[in-house]
Amino acid sequence: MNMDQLKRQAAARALEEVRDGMQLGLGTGSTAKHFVELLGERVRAGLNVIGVPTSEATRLDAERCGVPLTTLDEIDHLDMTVDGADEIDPEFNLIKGGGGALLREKIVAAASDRMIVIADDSKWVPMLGRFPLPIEVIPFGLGATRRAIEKAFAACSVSGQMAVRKAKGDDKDGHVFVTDGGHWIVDAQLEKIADPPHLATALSAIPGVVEHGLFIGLASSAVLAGGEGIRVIE
Ligand code: ABF
Repeated sequence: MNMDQLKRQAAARALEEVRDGMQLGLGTGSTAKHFVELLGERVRAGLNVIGVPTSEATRLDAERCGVPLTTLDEIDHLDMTVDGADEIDPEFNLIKGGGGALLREKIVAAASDRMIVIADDSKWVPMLGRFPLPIEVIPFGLGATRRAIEKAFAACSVSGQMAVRKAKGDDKDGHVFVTDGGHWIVDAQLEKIADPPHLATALSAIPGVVEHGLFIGLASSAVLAGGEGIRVIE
């Protein structure tokens, strides 16, 4: 089974948790896209749910699949969010944001009673950090923000190179990647994050940091698909 089939399996397992009438957060990325597609099949068969997308890309996918959408202004909570991740540790701390949607993903996850992470099992790691940590920043004053981030790293005993993310695609080469919120992303190659909650708190205190990709205390279960089948970890 290839990686994409594994991701679809994880999405299909998470779909089993969906009940009629639920208000759902819809994640972003290739695994979450499978969930949206499978959810669309169920909606077309009569399931009554409503979703809040975590990116413009997911909004378009959900519309294409016939999943009805709403916003967090129109409803006061979500029953469940299903989203991918870049890394998951045994405490369910996550690195997210490789796809650039971390700000909306975190707002939606925080508004949800429950967050299920769906992923292939290569994302399950003993310690976060090998995947570069995305930090969404305001372009204004970026030099000062970078220096403040370096200080936060030092205070948390981590270090590593930072780079402003570039857009991908032929017509975009050399351009800075811009998030759905109009911000930039700095990716920090830290290798090991021994204390993710400490680093999360330190980064959140920096004025030019809009949000960061450490998701602490938000996910409560993970559905991991690997060569030996599906593992649900709670
Ligand atoms: C989003 O998609 C992100 O937070 C994470 O960066 C990424 C995971 O992508 P994929 O499912 O394509 O591996 O959930």
